Amino acid sequence: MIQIGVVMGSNSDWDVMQHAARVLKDFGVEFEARVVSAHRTPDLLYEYAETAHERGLKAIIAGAGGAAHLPGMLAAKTVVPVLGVPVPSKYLKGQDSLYSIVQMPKGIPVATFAIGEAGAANAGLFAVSLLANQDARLRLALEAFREKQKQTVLAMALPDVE
Ligand code: RP5
Repeated sequence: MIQIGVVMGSNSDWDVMQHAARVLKDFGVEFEARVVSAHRTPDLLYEYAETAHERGLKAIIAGAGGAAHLPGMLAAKTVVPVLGVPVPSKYLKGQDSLYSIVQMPKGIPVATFAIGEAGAANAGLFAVSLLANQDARLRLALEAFREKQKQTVLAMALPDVE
């Protein structure tokens, strides 16, 4: 059963958003990836958000660039948690996307992640954490992921100074 939705405003966002999908796939979480544009397909956005809960989605990871209203508008139409990923934009490098997503007025929250690849990957990990509250397999997998990451850092060597 699909548990997580990964949506983005354009297929041009996929380079970034695939990092969320990659994490979900690696953890064995079923997800769907869709293009849903807030301003170009507003009716689809409404339908997606309004059916999210009944379709069993536990969270929606939403990425967009520029005037990035997709995460906020999804959150306006569903109580399923929305995790927003600011996608780097051409002129303002994603600072516009970040501010658009993070500065939600009080009452409709969007959990906002870092601009770009790190934000997408972390949104994927955060979605796994949400599911892990009710899923022991995922909790153990997350702990193993953290342990492996820790060992990688502990094994890091630095070059000698000449
Ligand atoms: C936003 O506009 C999308 O999320 C994308 O980041 C940006 C550019 O879209 P395209 O012109 O590449 O379709 O809606």
